[in-house]
Amino acid sequence: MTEVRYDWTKEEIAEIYHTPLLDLVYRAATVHRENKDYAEVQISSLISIKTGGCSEDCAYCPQAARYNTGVDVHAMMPKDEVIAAAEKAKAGGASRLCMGAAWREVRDNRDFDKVIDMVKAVNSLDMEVCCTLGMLTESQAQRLADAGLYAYNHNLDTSEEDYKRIITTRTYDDRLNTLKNVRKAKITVCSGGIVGLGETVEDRISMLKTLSNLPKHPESVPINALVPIAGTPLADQPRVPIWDMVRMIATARIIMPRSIVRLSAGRTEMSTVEQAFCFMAGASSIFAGEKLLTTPNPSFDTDMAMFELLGLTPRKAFKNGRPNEVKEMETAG
Ligand code: SAM
Ligand code: DTB
Ligand code: SF4
Repeated sequence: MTEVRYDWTKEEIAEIYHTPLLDLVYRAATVHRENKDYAEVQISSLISIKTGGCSEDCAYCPQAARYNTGVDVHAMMPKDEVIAAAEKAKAGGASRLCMGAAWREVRDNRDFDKVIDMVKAVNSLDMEVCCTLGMLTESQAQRLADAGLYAYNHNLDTSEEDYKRIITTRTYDDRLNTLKNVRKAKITVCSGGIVGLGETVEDRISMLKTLSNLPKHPESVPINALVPIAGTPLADQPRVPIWDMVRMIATARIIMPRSIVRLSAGRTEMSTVEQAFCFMAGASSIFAGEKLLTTPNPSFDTDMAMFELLGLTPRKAFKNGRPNEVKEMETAG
């Protein structure tokens, strides 16, 4: 197994990122095989439990209230609908369910009580439960942990230097502080970013440095391709070249060898061959099910056909232990 390092420099990461493509993929595939079951891919499914009307100004987001994106605003989804969606996802092969809310931060109110109930209910279906609800305090993170939350998603999205161009209503430090609160509560961390926001390659490298220099690497690192949304400031961004996704995934795999690297948003625009390249480069997870939060995604059936074709197997839930007993990164598979 590869030694896990937390002191990667920008120069080292840039050197990896700029390696000739086939050498880069070969190296990433080698690291992948040395550290993980390379044919095993986690299937995670998303549900938007509270949609739209968000007060933040994230320039990519269909759910920000200030942009006219045509997203229907929905109040909190009832628990029985969440359970039905979770059961459907489980039947489709998902071992993880991620519940997303278009909130700036969690507030200690009735809606949070409802989320806590949902976490307990999904946990009892024997699925890994994840939430992405915006900023969290230490005590809110602890409440989620006590309810059995397995993972918390909170993306850095871009570099610290580029952050103000994308979001002005919160800071990079706010983001890092929530990640700290999640860690303190012993919930696993899911944090990554978006490619195609108009960021420079240096921004991508800087974001990867921040992620790989955290006291522990995030257990999951989602790499999203921007889904350009009409009405947002980034509506006219060109589609991300597939090779940029491959380079990001491969570099993340090499510098965070034991983490799950997720080929996240943007798969509807990718062919099976392009996705196969991403798996070769070390991707070990996808979001599956017809919808991400508000935008389309390949169906479970389409993905199952791809798994069959490529010889991939879905990762089982709790491979590294139950919530609160997750094996240390150094030994995790
Ligand atoms: N409101 C919470 C937050 O911002 O943390 C949780 C939900 S938010 C929609 C979760 C993540 O979805 C964002 O951090 C961003 O990385 C991703 N995302 C949102 N819109 C996207 C888009 N158009 N394309 C790609 N990724 C997107
Ligand atoms: C992540 O990294 N990507 C997901 C999940 N974590 C929450 C969200 C992608 C959202 C894409 C736009 C939408 O469907 O609204
Ligand atoms: Fe709100 Fe999250 Fe969208 Fe930003 S990314 S506008 S915080 S839902």
